[in-house]
Order: sequence, then C-alpha cells, then structure tokens
Amino acid sequence: MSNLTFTMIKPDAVRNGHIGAILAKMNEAGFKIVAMKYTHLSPAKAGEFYEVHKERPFYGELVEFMSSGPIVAAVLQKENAVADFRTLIGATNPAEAAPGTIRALYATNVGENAVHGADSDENALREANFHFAGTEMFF
Ligand code: IDP
Ligand code: MG
Repeated sequence: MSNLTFTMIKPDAVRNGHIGAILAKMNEAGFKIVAMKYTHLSPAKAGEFYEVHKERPFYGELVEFMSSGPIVAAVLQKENAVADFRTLIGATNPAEAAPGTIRALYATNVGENAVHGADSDENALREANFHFAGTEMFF
C-alpha cells in the first residue's frame, strides 16, 4: 500500500472560488502537499488523462469540462492516502455524497464535481507522473 494520492481541483470549483477552502479541508484531514501546480489542461491533455473513460457516454463532456478553465493539480501524502482521500471527497454524484465531504460542500453536479481523487495506488502514481516531473515532488 502506497501513502500517496493524486488530486485535481476541477474548473467548476476554481471558477466558484473554492480553491482555498478545498485545500484547507485536505490539510485538516492530515494530507501533506508533496507537489502542486495551477495549470490549464488542453483538450488533448485532458483526453489523455481520462483515456480510461473513453468508451463511456460522458467522455466528450468530461474532456470539454476539464479543459474549460484552470485546475489545481496536486500530489498528497498520508497513510492510506487513496482510500482516505476518496472518503474525504465523497461520492461522484454530489447528491449522493456524505454530508461534510468536499463534493457535498463544493460540487455542482455529477460531471462538474469539484475534485478528482485517484482510485488506486497504481493510478495515483500514473497520474502524479502525468502531471509532475520527479524534481517537482517534495517528500
Ligand atoms: P470519480 O471521479 O468519482 O472516480 P469516475 O466514475 O471515475 O468518478 O468518473 C470520472 C469523472 O467523470 C467524474 O468525476 C465526473 O467528473 C465525470 N462523470 C462521471 N459520471 C458522469 C456522468 O454520469 N455524467 C457526466 N459526467 C460524469
Ligand atoms: Mg475515477
């Protein structure tokens, strides 16, 4: 089990002014920031990042949304990082997310759902390396 996860604060949460509140939630839950950048994904980059979803009906909409404005990408460290972070963000659909979770508090809808969280140790590493060079991570 790895102690790293990868996250993005998505364009809806950035547009709605929630970067600071979301980072505070991550801090309060005990996650340490190992890497972080404010960036804007091109449609090609967003498409590559979400390639695993390319057969799903919402893929086009997802790529368009994720390239619609700036995001914050970050690598986070904590014991049991992947599972604990998924708990902190809540269900994909904010209508089903537990009270107090980041998606319950800040998401717009099932597509524009404020934050990404890696779903496995393997994907956390793949996603961290997609966004950051080794020299941009500080353990
Ligand atoms: P997750 O982000 O909770 O892991 P996934 O099923 O991996 O959820 O889906 C990836 C992303 O695709 C979601 O976070 C959301 O932005 C978008 N998405 C998922 N389901 C739908 C949908 O039914 N309609 C539109 N967008 C969706
Ligand atoms: Mg997922």
